[in-house]
Amino acid sequence: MTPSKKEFDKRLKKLKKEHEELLARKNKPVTKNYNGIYFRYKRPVLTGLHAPLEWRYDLNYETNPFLMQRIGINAAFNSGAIYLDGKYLMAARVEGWDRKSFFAIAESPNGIDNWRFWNRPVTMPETNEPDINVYDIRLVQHEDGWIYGIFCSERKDPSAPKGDTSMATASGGIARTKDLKEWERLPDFVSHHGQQRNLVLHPEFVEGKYAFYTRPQDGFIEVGGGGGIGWALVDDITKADAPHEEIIDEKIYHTIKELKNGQGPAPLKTEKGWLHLAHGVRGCAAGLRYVLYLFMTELDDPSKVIACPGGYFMAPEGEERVGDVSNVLFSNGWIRNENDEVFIYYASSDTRMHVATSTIEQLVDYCLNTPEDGLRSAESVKKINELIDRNS
Ligand code: M1P
Repeated sequence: MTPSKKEFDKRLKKLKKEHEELLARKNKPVTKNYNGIYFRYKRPVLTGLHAPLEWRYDLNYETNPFLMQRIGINAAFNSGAIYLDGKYLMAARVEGWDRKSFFAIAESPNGIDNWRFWNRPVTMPETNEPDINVYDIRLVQHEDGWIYGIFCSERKDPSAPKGDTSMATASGGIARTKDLKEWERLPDFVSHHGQQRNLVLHPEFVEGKYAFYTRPQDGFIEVGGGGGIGWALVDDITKADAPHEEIIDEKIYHTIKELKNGQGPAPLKTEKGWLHLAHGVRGCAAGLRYVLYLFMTELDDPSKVIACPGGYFMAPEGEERVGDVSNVLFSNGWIRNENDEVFIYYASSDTRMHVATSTIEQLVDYCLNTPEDGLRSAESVKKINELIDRNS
């Protein structure tokens, strides 16, 4: 039987109350087993359920007496982040029930909790070749005065044989804005070294040019003979063409980045060098395992690695391990505030967003004093013994 208007109103009131409770819920750092490097937080900070009710429900009794969800949000993950006018902002990868991703800005007063989406998702202009799917945006406040959104634009591979409905291509999409509301789309990044699913803009000019962290890959999923974090200089960002890509952080056998790796958000500038967050991928019987790692590059030459702590910085833990694509941590956004506190926004298993907090001082200390990967078991044991000797 069709619900009465009274029943509809009652349910709507409950829906609004539950939604508000979710949005207003406080989050707390997990202090048990603190590693001295960063705090994880008890709860995810942003999920598909954070999406405003207006995006999902027709709230009119006349047209939706059952108060059915008309549009579904499957997940909110892989978010770019920026600190603007004292506000903590994320540009989330929001994925609908229809599998399409889009970007939506969420705002928090403290970077930890009370994340609320702005009223409408981002309307991202398209190029002459419309994107089929857009995701994993990096927000970069560049010294040229623009805020750039650098993201993956996925399209069906025109060379796919008839009947192949999965072959795709990945290109680096580029857009810019002053306010995260109105966006100007620029032509996609032109790579001469294969597909680009993991493009990131450096925040400063280098040798008077725009500098990009790239990831040349042979196919849509496999990096193949390509891969590693690349470095490319571009004269004009309004027609970004990169004839040269130099690998500055390669994938390495039997490490956390054996299969592939990619720069996370744009690096943070510190007195001791540029601080980088990246993801590394290895294969195992359970499939691919994505973890996060840090490294540093030289201040005057961001393409020169000066510190590479061995192993992972963060790996999936507890409920983070499970989701649409399990065993994945991915980060494309972090914020440093005026107190040099760092808010690391990371997604777990392509499903939800979390935060971890630290400071520039701690992260630089971690990078400069964590032993490098010795690449052999015997070297790992040697390092533990050296530490025991220092502790004796
Ligand atoms: O599913 C895990 C991740 O896979 C891709 O990352 P990469 O190109 O490094 O393999 C992206 O689709 C990313 O969004 C996703 O989180």
